[in-house]
Amino acid sequence: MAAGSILKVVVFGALNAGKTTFVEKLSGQDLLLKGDFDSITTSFDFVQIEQQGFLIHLFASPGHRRFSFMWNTLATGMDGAILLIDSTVGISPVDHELVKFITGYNVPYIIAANKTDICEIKDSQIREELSIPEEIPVVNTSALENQDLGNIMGSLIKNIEKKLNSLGKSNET
Ligand SMILES: Nc1nc2c(ncn2[C@@H]2O[C@H](COP(=O)(O)OP(=O)(O)OP(=O)(O)O)[C@@H](O)[C@H]2O)c(=O)[nH]1
Ligand SMILES: [Mg+2]
Repeated sequence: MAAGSILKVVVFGALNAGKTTFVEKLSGQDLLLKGDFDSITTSFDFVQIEQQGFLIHLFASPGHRRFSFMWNTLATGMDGAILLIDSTVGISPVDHELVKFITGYNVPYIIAANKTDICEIKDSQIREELSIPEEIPVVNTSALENQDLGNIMGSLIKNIEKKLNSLGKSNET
């Protein structure tokens, strides 16, 4: 894998699951275009981070239904995805929809049940309810407390790298 290869990673999840918080805490950067209406994400914006020899373009998607038309655009060309579940709400219909949506893009993804500082959903329950195969990691996190965010990104990158290597791709562009 060439140093400096760019990966596009998108964080998906229901309204208020903590996608913007995840991206900001992980990167230590502020998303510029957030907060138009009660802090819900309504626009395209991303941060750049460097990890494991990659330059990662990390996007937070909007969770509000009214802005879900942006999901396809965000997903176009993505190398991997993170699905955040709001543990305070539980596994929602949007999570079911997003698993199907992400799976349709045939990229590595990871599921993180967020807000573990308030409550937790068992990994086994998530796997069972959403029919998640063994090779997809399911973890708990608190984006607010920056709990394991680097590790979550790290294991996603590893799986992306594995896939690119198996395809003989270097992902230069
Ligand atoms: N307790 C707790 N609160 C969190 C955590 N992550 C995010 N929040 C809070 O949840 C609320 C929504 O967070 P956002 O990061 O804006 O959620 P989002 O998924 O980007 O929301 P949309 O863009 O509107 O879909 C904010 O009040 C955050 O502070 C967490 O790990 N723990
Ligand atoms: Mg947001």
